[in-house]
Amino acid sequence: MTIDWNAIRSDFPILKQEVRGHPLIYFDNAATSQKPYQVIEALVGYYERDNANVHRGLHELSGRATDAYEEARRKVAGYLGADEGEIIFTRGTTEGINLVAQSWGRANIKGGDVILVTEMEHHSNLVPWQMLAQQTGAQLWHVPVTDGGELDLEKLDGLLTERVKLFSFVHVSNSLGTINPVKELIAKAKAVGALTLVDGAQSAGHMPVNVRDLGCDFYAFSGHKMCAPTGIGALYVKADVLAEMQPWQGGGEMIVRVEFDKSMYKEGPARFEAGTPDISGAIVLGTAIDYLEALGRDHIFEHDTALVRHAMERMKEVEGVRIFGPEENRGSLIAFSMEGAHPHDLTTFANSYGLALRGGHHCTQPLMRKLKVASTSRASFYFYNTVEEVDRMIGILQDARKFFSA
Ligand code: C6P
Repeated sequence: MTIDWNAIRSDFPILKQEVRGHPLIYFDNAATSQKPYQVIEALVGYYERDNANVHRGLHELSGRATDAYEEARRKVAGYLGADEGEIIFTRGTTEGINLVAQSWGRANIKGGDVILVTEMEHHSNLVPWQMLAQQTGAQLWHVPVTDGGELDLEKLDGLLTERVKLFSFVHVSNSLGTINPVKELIAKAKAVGALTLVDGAQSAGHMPVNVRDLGCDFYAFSGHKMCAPTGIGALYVKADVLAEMQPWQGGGEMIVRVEFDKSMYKEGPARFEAGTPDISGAIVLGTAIDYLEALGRDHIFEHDTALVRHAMERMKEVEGVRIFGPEENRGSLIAFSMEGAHPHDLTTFANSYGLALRGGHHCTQPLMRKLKVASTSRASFYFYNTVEEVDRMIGILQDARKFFSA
């Protein structure tokens, strides 16, 4: 199947604008992706026709909303190769990881146990474990990153002992672009009896992911990085692990029976979805999944990889640019710095040409310390970005180089 990626751009109304007198180049997709009109219209259509609360009403609209919400759960399950009973709707990756820490973690981690993470984690996969370690007396260890921006697998074997109860790591680093060897990491964790959590924030929308094939126990992702709105995401929890987990939040909808001094909880995902969920968000996450599946995640991955390779090559032409992370085997983002230009100034300069980059520590402060920088600039791509846009970025970076070295 040949995809006309340029034609796909017309699905994204936001891309048709000019910023500061220049056509917008949106290269901040790792922060959040843009939304195709199919998703926008599905959201409007839901509020125009079907809006009601779910699982509560016996009226027509409530039935429709409930059916669409549960259909969306089936879509997420299909997308990840899981069963619908293994999918909990969350606000996003951050909430998914906090859910695991406070539900599974509080019940299964005790003083002296080890929670293992890596040096390239986003704060979302670090701070919840620090909190859990403080609550339980467990220790938090991390696998170091090599100078080449990959996990130091030689050090991993020494760290992955039977004291480790959970190994939680990022699939694709949002600051280095590194694609971690998740299957190998999961197999090693299993060998010492540890459970595994994969932070899928930067992988779910960019490459085929099958949780059964990976063998992980938890996989968390955010809808907004894969064409859905902000405020919705999902957490996969392997069925036998989920069956043992206790609720982390209490309220409506997660109960079977409530008395003044105790309650009985529902089984399955409902146990973890207290209160009115983001119904419209979940439904149009399903629409975004339909959209991505029609393109094919393998095709998206191929497109993004070609773009990132082209950008890496061309960025080498710009004097004073340092690229962080590995040369090969990367996701669709490039973090970099330019000699003589603070990343925030460079990002502001780019903005004056309509180029949206991100400048900052990207919520990976420990990694920034390892790289010995306070922040970087970052260009992150998605399937609606083009080679022409990358070439225009190179021109802007060349101008920036002249400007900042003058
Ligand atoms: N990274 C970025 O610009 P939430 O905020 O819950 O949707 O996702 C958190 C998160 C977790 N893990 C990784 C690897 C991530 O990249 C992110 C979000 C954005 O890089 C915002 S800091």
